Amino acid sequence: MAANQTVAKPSLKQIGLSEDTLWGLYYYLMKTRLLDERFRKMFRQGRYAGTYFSAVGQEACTVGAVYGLRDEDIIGPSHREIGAAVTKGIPIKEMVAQVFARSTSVDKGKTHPCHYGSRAKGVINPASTVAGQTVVATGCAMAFKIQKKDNIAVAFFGEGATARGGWHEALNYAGIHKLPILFVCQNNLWAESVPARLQGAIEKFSDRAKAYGFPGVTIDGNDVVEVHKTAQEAIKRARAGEGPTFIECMTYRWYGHSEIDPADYRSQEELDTWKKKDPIPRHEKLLTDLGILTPQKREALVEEIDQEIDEAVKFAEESKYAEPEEAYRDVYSENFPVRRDEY
Ligand SMILES: Cc1ncc(C[n+]2csc(CCOP(=O)(O)OP(=O)(O)O)c2C)c(N)n1
Ligand SMILES: [Mg+2]
Repeated sequence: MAANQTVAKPSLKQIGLSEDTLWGLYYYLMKTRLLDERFRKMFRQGRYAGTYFSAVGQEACTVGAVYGLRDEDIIGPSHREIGAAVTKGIPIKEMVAQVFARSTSVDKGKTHPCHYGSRAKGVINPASTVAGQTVVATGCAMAFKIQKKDNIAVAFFGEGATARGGWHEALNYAGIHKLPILFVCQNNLWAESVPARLQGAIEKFSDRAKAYGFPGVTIDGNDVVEVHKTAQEAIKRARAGEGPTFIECMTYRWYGHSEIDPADYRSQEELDTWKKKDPIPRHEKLLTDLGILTPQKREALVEEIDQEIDEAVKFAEESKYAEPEEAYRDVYSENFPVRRDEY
């Protein structure tokens, strides 16, 4: 390109999103990344037990899909959806208390790190069973339909989860009943050490949607604008009673399956290629070109988020562990079964 040739800058109109939305997406991308990296560091410092499932590199998939949902909408995250929990509005201090297994966490230390949930914010506590939340989120979508509400559900899972039986049952059921639900797959090419090619003999996992009678798309999961716009379209369809959509987001996790996995089953070349597609600098370039982001604004945002994380860590570390009897509480619901005529 000639030196004097200028590249046309994008306009908000071309992008099709408002300045507020583009900034909001950036805010949650940064919040997710900074919290995730802090959790990794704190695991190495021995400040909590178990392990940690980083989603660094995958943030655009969850942030883009969840941004703009209502509190009354329900999301069903799995273990690698920190960005979904942050964007749906779970307070950071509750999330740190969950990872630290303290009594101030919603599960009071009963479950594994990264199982963030919140009744107030409409986040189903994940189960450890891969694809389990797909089934529960489908049930929530059925409840919305019975209640004649225009709320929707979003189920998150990895490409590995699409090989499980319950996952297929959920999609089949959602298709038959035209439920208001989005199935969002974070295809990060690996399920622990198992490559995607051993999870399905198909090129695109979104093709699985055809079998259940609703649309499926495969998109660039590291482009937060594309993810958000695709999700918004699907949400509009779901709220209008037009049924589910399957969105497969192509992405990559930078670190191991969890912090105890050296990830030596994949090549350095593959990792380097994906690191170049980091969703955050990509969105920063767009915001800078639009005049929305400056280095000073970035610095102020990082400082604000770091401070919120510091306060959350202090809160969690000062919180007690639950008493042993807590293990017996909140295990079975006293309101079960709910009778159909009570709706
Ligand atoms: C039924 C079941 N089998 C195995 C596991 C162990 N496990 C936890 S996560 C995971 C990999 C899931 O891969 P994928 O769905 O692609 O999600 P990702 O970890 O890549 O985000 C496995 C095998 C489990 N929790 N539940
Ligand atoms: Mg995977």
